[in-house]
Amino acid sequence: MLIRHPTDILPSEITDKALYLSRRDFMTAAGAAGLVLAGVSGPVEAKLATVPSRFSTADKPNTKQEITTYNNFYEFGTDKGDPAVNAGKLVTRPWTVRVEGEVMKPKTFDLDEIMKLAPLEERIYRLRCVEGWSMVIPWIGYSLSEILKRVEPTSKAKYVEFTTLKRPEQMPGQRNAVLDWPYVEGLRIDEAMNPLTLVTLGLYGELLPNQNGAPIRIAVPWKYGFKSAKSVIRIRLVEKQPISSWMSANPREYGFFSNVNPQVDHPRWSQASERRIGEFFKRKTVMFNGYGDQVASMYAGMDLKKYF
Ligand SMILES: Nc1nc2c(c(=O)[nH]1)N[C@H]1C(S)=C(S)[C@@H](COP(=O)(O)O)O[C@H]1N2
Ligand SMILES: [Mo]
Repeated sequence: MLIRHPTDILPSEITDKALYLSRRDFMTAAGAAGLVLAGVSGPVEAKLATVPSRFSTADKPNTKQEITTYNNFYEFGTDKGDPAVNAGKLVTRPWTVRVEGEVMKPKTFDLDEIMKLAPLEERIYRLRCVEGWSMVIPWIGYSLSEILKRVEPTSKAKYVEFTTLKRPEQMPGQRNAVLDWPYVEGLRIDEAMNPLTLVTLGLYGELLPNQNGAPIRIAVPWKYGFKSAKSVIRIRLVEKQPISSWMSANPREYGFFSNVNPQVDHPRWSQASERRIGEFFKRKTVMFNGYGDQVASMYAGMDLKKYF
């Protein structure tokens, strides 16, 4: 389906209307805004205006079908198909993200403000799951540093902690104690400020589907997928290394850094190769998931077997 979109429409204009108005009102509003919508009898699809990114991989993206039906999002169940079935109940508006801790200007950002804080880029990133599969996903977002610099981190801000929503009424997987809810992840401050670390707001030209972490998730492409927390409500800058949900569940198997590293095996399986979803043959896993040029210097002199 071909959908034309003028680049001068703010994403917020599209998303606000797409989410708050009925389909008929939205069609009228979209028409007034100069949006051309294809498939009048089908569901409304509003494309977000994005610019391409110099960080995109040339690897062929997985299909939208693959990306939205093969998910890890334990808040909605532990099977790969569970999030697509169960995440529809999650209410993602209104939504705020509290950014606090070791900062001069703590702030609660409304999602609408986050949508227009910086130009939206399309970034085609590889995602390598610790389980041994990988995907290529055309995300939409901008560098997390755009948000962090606005709250002015203090010199004590050595790490950044991300917390996912805890709302068992809408997240049925949280009734099971597979993890200690809410889901918590963390990065070192230089990792969080690295331009590759993405505040992710959409994929394939549209707002994030709930199963992929709507309305806002993180994407850290050189680390195993679990470092990229979904449906984030709080970002806290802290002095001490956060204890992530996976570290507290199994510290022997999941370390804080979790950089993709084909030379450091998981205690129960090899990490030397991976299966790209949709492919039959395995491919070799690449150090830092292929992002070494941009990130290796952050780990110079570190023993990556010890700091796994
Ligand atoms: N809150 C939360 N975030 C999460 C997870 C989760 O279970 N809960 N799973 C992680 C894992 S293991 C992976 S591989 C990626 C998968 O992201 P995707 O489903 O959008 O491909 O999300 C990560 N973020
Ligand atoms: Mo994962």
